[in-house]
Parts: sequence; C-alpha cells; structure tokens
Amino acid sequence: MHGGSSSMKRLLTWATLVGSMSAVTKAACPFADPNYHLAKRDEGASQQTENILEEYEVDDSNAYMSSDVGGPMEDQNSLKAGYRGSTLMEDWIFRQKIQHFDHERIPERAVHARGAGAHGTFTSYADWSNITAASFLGGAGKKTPVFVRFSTVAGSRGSADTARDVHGFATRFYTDEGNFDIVGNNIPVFFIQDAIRFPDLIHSVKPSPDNEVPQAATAHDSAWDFFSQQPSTMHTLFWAMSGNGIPRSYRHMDGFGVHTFRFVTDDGNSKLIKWHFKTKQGKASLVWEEAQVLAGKNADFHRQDLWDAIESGNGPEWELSVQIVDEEKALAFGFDLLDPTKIIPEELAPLVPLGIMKLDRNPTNYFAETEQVMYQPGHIVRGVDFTEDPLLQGRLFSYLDTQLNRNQGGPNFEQIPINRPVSPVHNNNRDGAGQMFIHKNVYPYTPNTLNGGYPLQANQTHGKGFFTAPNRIVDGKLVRALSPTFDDHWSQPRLFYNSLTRVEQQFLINAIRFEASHLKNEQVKKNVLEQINRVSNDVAKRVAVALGLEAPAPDPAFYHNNVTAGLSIFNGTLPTIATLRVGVLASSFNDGSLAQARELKEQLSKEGVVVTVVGEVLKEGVDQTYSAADATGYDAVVVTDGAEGLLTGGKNSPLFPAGRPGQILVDSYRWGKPVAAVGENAGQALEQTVGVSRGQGEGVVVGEGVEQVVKGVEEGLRVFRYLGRFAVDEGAE
Ligand code: HDE
Repeated sequence: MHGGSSSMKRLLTWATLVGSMSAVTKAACPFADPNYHLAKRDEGASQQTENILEEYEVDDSNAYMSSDVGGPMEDQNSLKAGYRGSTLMEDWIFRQKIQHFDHERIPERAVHARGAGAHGTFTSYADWSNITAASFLGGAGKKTPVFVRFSTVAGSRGSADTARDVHGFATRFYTDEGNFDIVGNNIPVFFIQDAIRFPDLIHSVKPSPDNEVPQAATAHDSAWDFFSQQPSTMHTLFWAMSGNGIPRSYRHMDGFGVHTFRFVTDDGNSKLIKWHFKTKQGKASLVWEEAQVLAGKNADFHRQDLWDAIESGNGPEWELSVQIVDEEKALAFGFDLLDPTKIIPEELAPLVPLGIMKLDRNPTNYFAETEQVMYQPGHIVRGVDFTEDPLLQGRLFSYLDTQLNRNQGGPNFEQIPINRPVSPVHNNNRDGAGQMFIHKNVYPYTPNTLNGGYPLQANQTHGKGFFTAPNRIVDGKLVRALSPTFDDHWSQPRLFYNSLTRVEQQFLINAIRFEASHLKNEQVKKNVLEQINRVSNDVAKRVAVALGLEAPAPDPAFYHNNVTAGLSIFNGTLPTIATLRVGVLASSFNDGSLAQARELKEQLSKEGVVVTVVGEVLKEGVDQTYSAADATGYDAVVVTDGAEGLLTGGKNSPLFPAGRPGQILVDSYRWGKPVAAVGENAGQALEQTVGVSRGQGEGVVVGEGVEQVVKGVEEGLRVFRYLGRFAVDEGAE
C-alpha cells in the first residue's frame, strides 16, 4: 500500500512552497487589461485567419467534369453492349469512378476517431524569449496559424458526440520554424503512467470483442475491471465522471498538455512546464440524462455547435498558459512531475498567460483537413523539449507509427496540405509512395561536398536549429518497472473531489452509480468499491448503497481535506452568453404570441444569443416545429403569452408527440436550465408545468413584459444551470 498519510503530509507543505516559486512564474502578463480579449474579439470578427490551404482548394464552378487525368467527360451511364447489354471492361470512366470510391476510406483513428476541427490564429502576448526560444512566442502580437481538432476517445467515427469520455484537444501551430503540436486532452491527467499499458487500457474500454457492444461507453465490466485493478486510473476516472466528461460544447472546455514538458531558452536554460488552454467562454457541462438524450436526438451536437459558433462570427478563444517549475523541483511537491496522473495545483505554480488562440474558420473539406490531420507529440520546435515521462516517451513512437498506418504505409503524409509546414522543408528524405516534391539536389546525403554541403545541419548555435535541453541528465540501471515516486494514486482524486461543489460531487457519484450499476460481475463491483474507498469512504458508501452492497471500512490513512482552485465547473457564472441557445415556445396560430416571439428574438440576439421560435407548424416567424424540438436544443426556454394553451388544454395534437411543449419545459427544468414566461397566464402555466409555486422557482422567470423576461433569461444563461434543483443524498458530507 502506498500514498496514505505520508502523501498527505507532502500535500500539506504546499502553502510553504508557494512562497518559493521561481521569479519567472511571477512575470506580469503584458496584456493584463481585462478588456484585452474583448478588443481582440472585435478585431478578430472582421479579420478571419488566412487560408494557408487555399492553393490546394478545387473550385468546380463553371467547369466541365473531367477524368482524374484532366480530360472532359460524362460519368452518369456506364458503357454497355447495347441498351440491355452488360458493361464493358473497356469502360475506363466506370472503372476510374468505382475504383476511387472503393478506396475512399482510410482507417479511422484507433482512438479519438470521432472529432471536429477548425482553423484559427494564436497571438503571443509578448516576447517570451526569457523563458523559451520558441519562435511563435517570440514577440508581442506575433501571429501563428493553428488547426485544432477536438474529439472523444472511445467511440468510433460515427458515434455520438455526447458520450461520456475524456475529450481530445489537439492543436497544431504552423510556426515559422516548423509545425508544433500540443496533442492534449480536456482533462489534465491520464489513466496510466507507462505507455506500454495503453493497449490494455483501450482494449478494456472499447466494445466487447465478441458482439462489439457497447459503443462509446465505459459502463461495462471490462472497463471497470481494468480501472479497479489499475488504481492509477482513479484520478482521470474521477474527472471523467464529473462534468468534464460531458462538456456543453468543445468551446466550453479547457485543454491540457497533460505531461510535463520543458521550455528551453536560446542559451540552453530550461524549466519544467505544463500547458493549459483556458477557455474564454467559461467552463460548462451538460447533465448526464441530457447527454444521453442528445446521443439519440442529435449525435452531431458538438461538431454542429463548433461549426455554428464560427459561422456566426463567435469563434471560440482560449488563453494559452503555462505553469513553470524549476528543474530541481521535479520531486519537491510530494509527487513526481514525470507522473502524468498528477496535476500541479495552481497554488504551487500559477498560470502564466502567454497568448490567445482564436478559432475563426471552418474547414472546407472534412476529410482533407479534419480526417487527414496527423498530429504527433513528436512535432516539436526549438525552445520546447520533452521530459522523461514514460507515457510521453511511448507516445513519441505511437503517433508516428499510427500515421504510417493511416496513410496506408506511405511515409509522405507530412506532405498532405493540412500537414505541411508553412516553413520550407529541406532534408535528405526521398521517394516513397505519393512523393509530392521534385528534389533538385542529386546528392541527397550528408556529409557531401558535391552539393556544397547543403542542406546544412542546424543546431543550437547555427541555423536556429532544434536542440535538446543541455541540462537533461538521464542515467540509472536498466529496470522494467515504474518509479516508486509514481505510487500514490489516491490523494489527487481526493483533492479533485474535495474541490468540487456539493452538487457536482453528487453528479460524480451518480455517474459512478450509473456505470457501476451496469456491471454484471459481483467481484468487479467489490473491487471498484475498494479503490473508491481509498479516495473517500463517503463516496464508496454512497455508491455502495445504489449497488445494494456494503462499503469497505474507512481507511483514514488515505484521507485529507486539501482543496485547490480552478477545478469546479459550476462555481461561477459564464463570461459570455453569445452563441447560447434559447427556445421560444409560441403558437403558430396566435398572432400576439408570434409578435412577442419576434420581440424576444430581437432583444436576445443583441447579446449574440441564438433564438429558435417554436410553433405547431412552420410559417413566417416560426423557425421550428414542436415535433422536431426538444429541451436538448436549448440552454433556456421562454413561453410566450398566448402559447400557454399548449401546456394545458392543447397537450394532444396530431402536429406533435403528446405533451411535447410541456415536456420541453419539464426537461429543461429538470436539467437545471433557466425557464421563463411572459405574462400572467403563461407564467401560471409554466409554474404549474414544472411544479413550482408562485414566484418560488430558482431560475424560473415570470415577467410582465418582454424586457423584464429578457433580463432574467440573460442572467439565467450566465448562471447556466440552477444546481439547487438537483437532489443531494441525505446526510451527504
Ligand atoms: Fe493519444 N493517440 N495516446 N493520448 N491522442 C492517438 O494517434 C496514444 C494520450 C490524444 O485529433 C492516436 O493520430 C498512446 C494522452 C489526442 O488526431 C494514437 C498513449 C493524451 C489524439 C495514440 C496515448 C492523448 C490522440 C490515434 C499512451 C493527452 C487525437 C490516432 C502513451 C495528452 C489526435 C492518432 C487527433 C490520438 C496513442 C495517450 C491525446 C494511437 C500510445 C496522455 C488528442 O497514436
């Protein structure tokens, strides 16, 4: 048994360590003005990221169809021996079309198969050459194009966006000194500590090998069997069972590099760093039932959201920050910075904001860009370096290998437009399937004299070349084992749990209850309780009740009461409500209701809120029918004066499933969303439908006029979810 009270003591020393942070971490952000980001947003709206792929785009307008080799032709009928005859072998048009179709697919990603991407720009706040030689961080206002792909991990390419999962957050910077990828996640820690265990993790999480069930879900025996036998999973598991596993959108989540990396200056000084992308939209998550319903109602929920936000000029932004720690402090905090199952609490190493990333252009072609983008943690630039984290080290092999597989074995995948750097490529790599370049140098070897020695070797002092941090010292006897400094698996999941609000803790417990109640094997259930009990006896007891089992006895050696900042999703309000969605329930057959809906839409749109007017049938002023609408589509719902009959008298209609208008309100209320009504009659119908007494419902807005309701709805959207509506276990600690 490891961890326990010694790790508790180590955690308690944080306060003293905060005082001894390196001077660099305290460097003031030159753009500390809180309005900086808003100013940038306005500027950005009119100035989209330059399209670095434009030269590869194909525009078919005003063109005749041609063959793959450029000859004009028609391709709607195959060539036959007579009208009723069979197709001829000679028909090259048929063969070319069908043959290309047969080869359209490449293997989907082994993990992170389901995703969506977007282009944007990273802008550095300052010249950061005091901490890194990375050129994209080399000047205030310096701009670098980026392509970001968000994803879920376990599901296949056609799976639903809202499956509970860790979410990928992979960013490519097309820097002027080569491509740099941060292939990160929305959760700052990972399940395992050594890459060699990755196939085991993924085999346990993926659908069963016999019937391929269940898709994109961990609520099954093999996943929890692995989790409970491999306690390093506990921390990430707790994050995934919280709202972080079911974000409201890709835009409402943070991103993390997970591993500790290094910053290296031109003169070779290095520091340990952790990457953070902090969302400027604010963190927000769905609630579980809503996520489940969405999986059926709109499997594309997240990719549609990202696309729509960008199309409407509200492209999302993240602040790129780093935590910086002196090299010799790698073991100073009571855990090992090489251990990817640990966060560095912000109290120990504050975030230093380096720049802002804005996504503002959707891909032109999903396959060419989002499907073919091939990230690698090994895509690194001068000024950044790896650490010895054994998970990271293994990834450096895996991503190159997997890209070779996805490119059908061909080594030239870096030449595909989305993967090409914007800086020139000069080396002695040659040939291979799909070679796109015509190399003029006929002496492709080094050293050579016949080509004047070109291309030259670039290193720390010549040609601004990549170099490994000179301070890296690695030695030791060969061991096939993990470091004992990686042994504490329980104190940080507890730190995470302690740092959540009471209702968030309940959500997390309910998520474990949901997953564990799908388990068939009694021993696996008991093993799960054993592990959870090392994090918290309270959680173990509350999960055990739902499983009809006894929790193990408390083990106080493991427990501590530390908390840290920045982990809760629900303890603040959202900084912007632009792009959030409001459903206005109207009646297509009531002119007063439609006029009010129009006014609500006009008012709310001013803040960038997206309003959908719902009616029985489509007509001028009605955007959607009740038959196609439901609560998953909206972050808040308003009932117009004149539509109350749909909640009371007119619940049954051939135009929509029985009770649909009321159900939209009931579900919205149950999922914590603000609900509102204009006028006395609609207000009464609303309160009756959701079951609150007059004026008593938190986040239930009833106003005399549109203006008052708009104010209340906007405030409600900022709160996002009213947690007081959710039940918490009796006697919860
Ligand atoms: Fe990945 N991971 N991973 N992973 N990963 C892949 O590479 C792998 C890990 C992450 O949008 C694959 O291109 C191993 C951690 C993202 O295209 C594959 C290990 C983190 C993406 C692979 C890990 C990630 C991937 C599959 C254990 C967060 C999607 C297709 C050492 C820091 C990138 C591909 C995109 C994708 C291997 C663990 C993030 C198989 C062996 C930790 C965001 O190479």
